[in-house]
Amino acid sequence: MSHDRRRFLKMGLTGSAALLAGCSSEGREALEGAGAVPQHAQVPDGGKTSGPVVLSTWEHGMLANRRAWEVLSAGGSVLDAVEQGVGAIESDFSNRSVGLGGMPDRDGIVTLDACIQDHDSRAGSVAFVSGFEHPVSIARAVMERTPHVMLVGEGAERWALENGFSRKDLPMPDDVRTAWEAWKRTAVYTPVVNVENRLRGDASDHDTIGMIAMDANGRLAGSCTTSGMAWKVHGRVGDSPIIGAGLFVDGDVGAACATGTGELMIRTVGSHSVVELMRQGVEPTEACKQVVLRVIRKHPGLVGHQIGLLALRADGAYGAYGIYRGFNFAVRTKDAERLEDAAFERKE
Ligand code: SD4
Repeated sequence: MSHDRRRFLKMGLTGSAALLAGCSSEGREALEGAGAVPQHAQVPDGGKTSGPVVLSTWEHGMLANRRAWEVLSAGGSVLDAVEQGVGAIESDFSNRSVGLGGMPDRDGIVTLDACIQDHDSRAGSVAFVSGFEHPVSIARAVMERTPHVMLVGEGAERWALENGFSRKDLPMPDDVRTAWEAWKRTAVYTPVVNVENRLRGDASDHDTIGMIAMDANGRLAGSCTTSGMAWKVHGRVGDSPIIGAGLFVDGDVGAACATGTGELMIRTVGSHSVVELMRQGVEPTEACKQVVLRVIRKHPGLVGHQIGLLALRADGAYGAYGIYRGFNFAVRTKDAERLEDAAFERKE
């Protein structure tokens, strides 16, 4: 499928966001076909909007946002919305970076990380789990049915089975097997900016999905789910299930989520840092930028590792920032449904 970027409209306000009306994923085509994506979207007030607002990382966020919006429109809670929104992407087994269709670790095993957090900072998380379609739903169940925040590995899987989740095992898809066999010949880990888990060389595969949302009453929630970095060491856990790193929600202040090289986010507790900066009065995009600059400063010589941060303040203002150009995110409000390009530090 050809890459069909249309045009960018530079925004001069919060975060100097550029609007992207057009991309090449199948989901995006479906949305365009349904008339959901305006050809030349406008942000009337520079990324500030009253609720509801739903934000998700990458182009697959368009479909996730649509599902979340349906939940909110039907009277569901914002927690339901962020669970089911990213759950729609977990169920897409052609996605190579989220859910059971994701890229495996170096041993050929797909292991999943996910978390969820609500307005009141309650949180649930699972990491290093295999064979379940909806790790984000297990994370929510951990939050709601245990006194704990995080379960990992075999214990998390056993708990999920005991609590009504059933196993789903998928055979390794041919394209993934081919890529894995090829990688094993050299076994060199070289993440490619923005597209670590891409196989096909087009824009149809992206990375972790993080979603942060606010309902019409101003209640916030967030979720994050991923198969993590392709070819990771068996047992590796990234930032996505780590509350504060891949996701942080504080109903008094706002929410943030992250995508990209998880180790960089864990070291800087990136999402929490963004929320704390907003607490001190820093604008959402500037808060994301300051964390990106901190990551760069702490890692001299950092090349080729992308991180993208997405922030939503409790008044509906939002922003995003990446190390490199190319991090985009999906926005859904009552007036708009679109992709925006995040501001960035480095062109390449
Ligand atoms: C991880 N943050 O496991 C995830 C991967 C990702 O873009 O987001 N890639 O480190």
